[in-house]
Parts: sequence; C-alpha cells; structure tokens
Amino acid sequence: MATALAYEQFDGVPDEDCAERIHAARKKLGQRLVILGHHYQRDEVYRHADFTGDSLKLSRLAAASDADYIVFCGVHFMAEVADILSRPQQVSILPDLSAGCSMADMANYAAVERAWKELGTMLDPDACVTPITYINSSADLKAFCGNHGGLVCTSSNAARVLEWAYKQREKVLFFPDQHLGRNTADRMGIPLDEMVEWDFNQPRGGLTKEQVGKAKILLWKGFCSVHQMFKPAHIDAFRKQNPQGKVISHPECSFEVCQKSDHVGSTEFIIKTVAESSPGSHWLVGTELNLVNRLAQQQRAAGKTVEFMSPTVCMCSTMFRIDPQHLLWTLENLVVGRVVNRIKVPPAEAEAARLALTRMLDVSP
Ligand code: CIZ
Ligand code: SF4
Repeated sequence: MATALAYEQFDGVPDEDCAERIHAARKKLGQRLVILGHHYQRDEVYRHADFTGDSLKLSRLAAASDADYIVFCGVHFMAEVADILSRPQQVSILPDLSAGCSMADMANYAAVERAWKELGTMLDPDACVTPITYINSSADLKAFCGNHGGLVCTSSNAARVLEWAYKQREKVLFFPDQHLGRNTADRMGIPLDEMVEWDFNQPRGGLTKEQVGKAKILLWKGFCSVHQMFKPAHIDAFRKQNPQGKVISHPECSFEVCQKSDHVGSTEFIIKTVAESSPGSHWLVGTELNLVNRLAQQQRAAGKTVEFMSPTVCMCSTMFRIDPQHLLWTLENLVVGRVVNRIKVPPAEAEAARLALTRMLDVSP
C-alpha cells in the first residue's frame, strides 16, 4: 500500500486549485465516498458536500449511507456519531483533528461519573434521574447515557427527548449545555424554580439535598461561547430600527435572548422558517456567522433581509478549522488507498452510545 501523503504538501495550495482537485478526487472515488457538511461550515468547504444539514439529519444520513468512506466536514463528535451509526467496515474521517467543540469539552466522563456518584448521596439516580447528553458531547458520555437508561438529544428534538425522559423517571440531568436544557424545559412549562444549575467545579454541583430534591432538571453549567455573544440589547436595537422585523435564535443562546425572540430553534428550523417567510420580510438571526451569511445570500433574491445578531464576529472557530486544504489532503489520500484521520470509537463504548442514539432516533420526528 502507498504511504500517506503528508499534509505539508497541501498547506498553502490556493482555494481554487483545491476546489478543482477535490472535484477530480470525488470523481475517482465515486460512490465509495460521501461528504457530509454541517451548516456551520465555511462556503469553500460546504460547497463540496454531497449532503448538508444539522447533526440530526447528518447522523441519519451517515446511518443510511452505503459509502466506504464518510468524510465529515464538521467537528469531532459528529464524526464519532457517524462511526457509531455506520457499519463496522465503513470508515469515518474528520479532515482536521483539531475541529472539536469547546462546549462538548465542558463535560467529560470523569466529571459526569462523579456527579452521578454525588447525586447518589442525595437520591437513587438510576431510579429517579434520566441522563441526557446533547449530541455535542464525546462518545463516552453518550455511552454513559446508554448505560444509565438515558439518551442523546439535538437542538431539533430536545423537547421530544425530554418528554420521553419524564415518562421514565421524575428528573433529568442535562449536559453539557445549560441553555438548551433551560430553554427547552421552559417551553415545556417547567418553572424556572424547578431548574437548578449543576456547577461541575463544586462538590455536589454546589447544590443542597433540598435543591436537588425539588428540581425537575439539573442543568450542567456548560455553554457555547459562540452563542453566548448574542445579547438582549442586540434584539432591542434591531426592534427599534425595524418594528416589523422578526427575531430568530438558536436554543444555545441565553434564556434572556430566547425569551425576547419571536422564534427559537435548531439550524434546520432557522433555515426553514426564514425560507418560508413572506417576501420582503426582515430577520435578525442569532446563530453562527457562516450559516447566517449563506442564508442572507440565498434569501436576497426573494427580497428578504437577513441580519446577524451581534456586531462582533461570532464564528464557530473550531468548525472553521476544516479548510479546503485538509479536505483535499484526506481525499487525495483515499485515492491512493490511504486513510488519514480516521475516527474510530472503541466497540464497547460504541455499543452503549448506539443505544443512547437509537433511543433518540426512535423518539425524533
Ligand atoms: O445539531 C446541530 O447540528 C447543531 C450543532 C446545531 C443545530 O442546531 O443544528
Ligand atoms: Fe460547539 Fe458552539 Fe461550535 Fe456548536 S457553535 S460546534 S456548540 S463551539
């Protein structure tokens, strides 16, 4: 077998040359390759995807794919999900291994296991708490949920997943994103005083037995730094200028931002809602910049105006890591029969994580 082509040969190849060579490599690989692209990817990469979508849609596509190679233009946890849901002989690839998710890193196995043990000093967690992990988390946390009667959620199905969880047990431990947990629970009618924050830097989450006893949902104190940048004041300023305008935000935004928005939902929901709105409408959108710029461009022809919520640039810097050069490097290696950057979840962990993901897929619309 040929030796792998080193990345150094690809660093600095101009974007246009990359685009041509990526086309050529895709042609050679044909049906053996599928490229999945998340909505947050930059255009130079997004345009090469066979399928685009949010993590729920892309995980379903990965599960249904027949391709030998699934190249995931997204972040680490997404390529892990593709590996878990695909067949053992299929290969999941992340073009740049530094493409992670800073929010996913806010919860790790040791901290969640410690939390579960600490909860055990106050109640019987396996009898009364369903663990739910946002899909933005490592495979071992999905496995933890699988092993403890819990499941995974995405921003597209969080309410369905919570409903399922409350049919099993009276409480939920939700990690790593406090905002998705709080915003979803609020829309389901759970009062704020029945939601508590689990501060993973403090013993027993910084909570008393009474607080835990009263809570319906324990919210891990993680957050997304991109969505944290959007503020209620941005919405106030927009409404002042555009009284007829509409505001749409991602549920990873703060509670205050979501409360002030006309609509709250996943990236798929945001794209669909703006696309289906009447011509001439004016939108303020609170999610990642690459998506908002693309949406603005697509909707311009229909006379719609789409504005980004923050005056400062809020890109997902780790999603931005996947560049055409890394995509080209992975594809030209596949052409010469070499796999670089394979993401492989250990079998036992994959099996438990698959259980948590399957529970999610079964309750998702
Ligand atoms: O679920 C996803 O793909 C993420 C990270 C955001 C969204 O709302 O689509
Ligand atoms: Fe993670 Fe935030 Fe980037 Fe989404 S936008 S991948 S939550 S860091």
